[in-house]
Amino acid sequence: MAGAWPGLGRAIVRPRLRTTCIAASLAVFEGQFSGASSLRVAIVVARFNDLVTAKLLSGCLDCLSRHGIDVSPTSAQVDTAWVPGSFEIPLVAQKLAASGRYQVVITLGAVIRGDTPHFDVVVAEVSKGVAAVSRDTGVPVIFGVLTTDTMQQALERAGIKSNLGWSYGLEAIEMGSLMAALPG
Ligand code: INI
Repeated sequence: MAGAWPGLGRAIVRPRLRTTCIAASLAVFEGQFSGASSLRVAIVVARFNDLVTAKLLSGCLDCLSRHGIDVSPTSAQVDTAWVPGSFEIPLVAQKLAASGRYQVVITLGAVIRGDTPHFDVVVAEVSKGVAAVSRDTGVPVIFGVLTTDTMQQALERAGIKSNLGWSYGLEAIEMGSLMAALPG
């Protein structure tokens, strides 16, 4: 199919990300994954289901570290705040985002469906809350809250098959870089 849509294929599979001015009136803005060594990152992580969230955190820190960010305990670049559960994530993310200290906030949680509607309440609040924090503060907030039917599904996404924490770290680097590249 790549032959049928050569232009589309080139647009999707790019050798590297860049900001390019194609014509006087058309700019393309994209985040970069290099040069992240000065990015300041806040991570908000829920203790609820910490069997899962601790794994997400470890995958996330591994990604940040491999992209040149100091994640050591004495790091001045990465701060981590633990909250009781995913429901509390937006409030703390809001405070950190509004502090002006961070270019990006990452939220990590795991909401696993039980026998009651509680799952839906927590998922609705954390998802809407995180989106609102991002819009209200102008600081990108990565939504790293797993929502699954079972613990098995959550664990598969936190290291058994892949670790989405790593992806959330990458998305944070991309968004931090993209926001810095945008005008205004
Ligand atoms: N918090 C989670 O992060 N994941 C869950 O699966 C969950 N469930 O299922 O109840 C959960 N509940 C706690 C909630 O986030 C708050 O911490 C609690 O209600 C106190 O406000």
